[in-house]
Amino acid sequence: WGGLYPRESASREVKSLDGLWNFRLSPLLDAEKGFREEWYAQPLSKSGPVISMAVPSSYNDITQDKDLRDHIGWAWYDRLFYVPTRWQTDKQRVVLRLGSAHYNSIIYVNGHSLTSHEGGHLPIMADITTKLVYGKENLVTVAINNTLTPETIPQGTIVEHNDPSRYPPGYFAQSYNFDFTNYAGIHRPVYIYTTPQTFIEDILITTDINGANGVITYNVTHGNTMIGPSRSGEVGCSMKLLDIEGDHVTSAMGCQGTIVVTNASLWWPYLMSENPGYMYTLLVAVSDAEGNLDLYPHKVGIRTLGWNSTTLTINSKPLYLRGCGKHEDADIRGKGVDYALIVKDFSLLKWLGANSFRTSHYPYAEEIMDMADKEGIMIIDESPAVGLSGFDEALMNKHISVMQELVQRDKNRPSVIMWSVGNEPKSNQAPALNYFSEVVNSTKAFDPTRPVTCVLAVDKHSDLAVCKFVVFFSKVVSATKSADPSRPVTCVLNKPKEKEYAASSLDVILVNRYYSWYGDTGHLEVIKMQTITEFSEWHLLHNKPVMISEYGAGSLPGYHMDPAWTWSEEYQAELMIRNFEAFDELRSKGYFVGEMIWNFADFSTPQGHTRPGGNRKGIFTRSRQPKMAAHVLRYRYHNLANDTLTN
Ligand code: E9O
Repeated sequence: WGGLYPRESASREVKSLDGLWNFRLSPLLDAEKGFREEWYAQPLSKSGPVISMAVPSSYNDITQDKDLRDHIGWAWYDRLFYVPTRWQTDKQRVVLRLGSAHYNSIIYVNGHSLTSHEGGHLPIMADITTKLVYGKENLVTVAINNTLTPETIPQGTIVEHNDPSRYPPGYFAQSYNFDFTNYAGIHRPVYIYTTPQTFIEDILITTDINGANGVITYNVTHGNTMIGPSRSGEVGCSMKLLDIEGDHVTSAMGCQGTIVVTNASLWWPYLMSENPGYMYTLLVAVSDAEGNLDLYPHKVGIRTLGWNSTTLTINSKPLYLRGCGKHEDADIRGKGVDYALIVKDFSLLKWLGANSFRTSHYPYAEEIMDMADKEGIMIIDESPAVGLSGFDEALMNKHISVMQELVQRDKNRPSVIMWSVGNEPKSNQAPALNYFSEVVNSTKAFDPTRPVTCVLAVDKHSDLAVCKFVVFFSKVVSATKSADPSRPVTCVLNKPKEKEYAASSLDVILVNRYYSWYGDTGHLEVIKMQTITEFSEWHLLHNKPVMISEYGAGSLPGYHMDPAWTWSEEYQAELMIRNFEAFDELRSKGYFVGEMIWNFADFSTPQGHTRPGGNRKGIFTRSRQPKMAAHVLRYRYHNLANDTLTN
């Protein structure tokens, strides 16, 4: 399950397999062809024509081929590589690791099927030590299928069109219940790395603060390839803690323990300290009686989190999140990791004065998470469960194991301040009650140190809304009764009462609301009132901190209209300003813990008549240039950051 990110150390070598791979699609109407013909048994170029494909990248937007852009089904990648013969002489264990591949993948080395993985946003790893050949080329093959079904997370549907008078034979289309493009491919870096035969398997780190001191609690697990399961008696661990300059702070012995850091430098978010994102390095060493020594440098940010019915805290200070929803999205590369884009996006976040973002709607690349740790940008870490419905047990179990994989990957990151189990589930269905309580409680069991949320969009339990009408109806009913006390009085309700079933399981309530965009379109004047009503009711109902996790409007850059008109830059900006008025009032009530605009940048969506060139709710264009909205937000976020009440 992911394991530690491949990092070099005095005992570990890391080799990148990124670059140009060979690539071929399976024919749309013969999905199994590659398996039947064993395309993995030899280089792909021997079983048919190939093109070059960039890794990491989505394959969809990289060529002029529409069939490649719109492909549904299997895609095949391969490349040849050498491994240094000293790895064999030194009896190194060798691991292959893909940061992610979307959605389903099967990995082969030299024709051996090694591992398969379901889910497009979390790492895949396999021990390839015994599959390698030395002194000649090795072959790695990856088969990827992007098909989404009601059983996958996220869900999708394959629509088969069987009318021969309207569609060609076998015609089908993929649909899904979210608006971003289901990009596919090897999206993140591919590495092979070595460890000694006794190796550091995993490290769990939690931190606490005691006066001026930091307390680091660690637990190192280790493995061994040669001798089999348990030799822990002979294996020893030692720790060295280095400061941000790499200077020695303190040391400890033992595979579990605590380290006290006197006068610790804490991990603070951006603009909450002169020195945000401070991280120590814990240099972990594991050695055995045979002289194997494995070293792994792990970053540690010392901070605490707290939450109650009104407040989120970091290092005991109340937090107000000012951020945005994002996507991994850019032209040409789709969802492929791109270091230039990462630097640009964090530069823009800091320019805005933002202190946080949500990894809407799936776990982001570890390279992005590393940057968040380093820059002090707080993360709401979201699972790929977007728009779920049909809450059966099989889906629940899958969802729980995705949460486990996500926690496993990101558990030590100081930037991660909350887990989000999903976005906009159809949680007005009764089975959602048990479903979310199980998923949330399991997540809490995997990690008791962080609050858990789920981003909601359906109407809340509408008792309160009904209440307002109760006054009206009680008057009409009692007037009727007094006019005729001899008969019962009723009123035929045409709608069963809506309920929201997930919120009761959450620590913090996050809600997406689009007043004057999806409802009351064009009526900017209702935003303030509706937003205040909505969010104060959520708090009243559940007695938990609440925040707005999405609000916004689409705008076409360069399209101006005053007075504001939908899709103009003015409309987007004014909609935000009206929201700010509501947020400020809600903040003064003491339970409103944050605001996140939707979206950081315009992003790609499937073609559709409500999406002109994609979702245009970005405050930056897709190429990361500011719209008027970005300047408005920048002004607000810097003011909020300076406002000591919120700091
Ligand atoms: C999820 C996000 O990924 N929330 C959506 C965003 C959007 O721009 C999407 O990009 O559409 C908003 C959901 C709003 C719910 C109200 C829907 C009313 C439909 C008529």
